[in-house]
Amino acid sequence: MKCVYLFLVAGTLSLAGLLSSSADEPKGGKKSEAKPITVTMKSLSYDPKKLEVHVGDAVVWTNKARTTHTAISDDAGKTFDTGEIEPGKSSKRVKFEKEGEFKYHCKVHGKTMSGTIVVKAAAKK
Ligand SMILES: [Cu+2]
Repeated sequence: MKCVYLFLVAGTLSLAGLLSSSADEPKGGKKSEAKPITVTMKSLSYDPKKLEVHVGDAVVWTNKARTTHTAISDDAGKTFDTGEIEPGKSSKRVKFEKEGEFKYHCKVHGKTMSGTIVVKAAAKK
């Protein structure tokens, strides 16, 4: 007599495993550019008055005073010129690509309101 084979059909539990795909996706995607460094404009001064950054860094000037200010490089704006920044506003990003010491002042208030950006070699990674 032949043996009867019982085929036990075992329901395969397809475990739709919790795909814990260690979500490494960057939020918001894209390598965000480095955050700009802020110089605050006060009534007649810049804070910090002397700012040290590295090549490739960007700086923005934020006007926390009650009057309009600007930040223009002492070389007649060849290096940068933020243009007028109204109270409560910020300048566009000014990126520094060269090492050096860049003095600047306020077009409205002249050299009484002045500052310096010191640009150092790019930071080592
Ligand atoms: Cu000013």
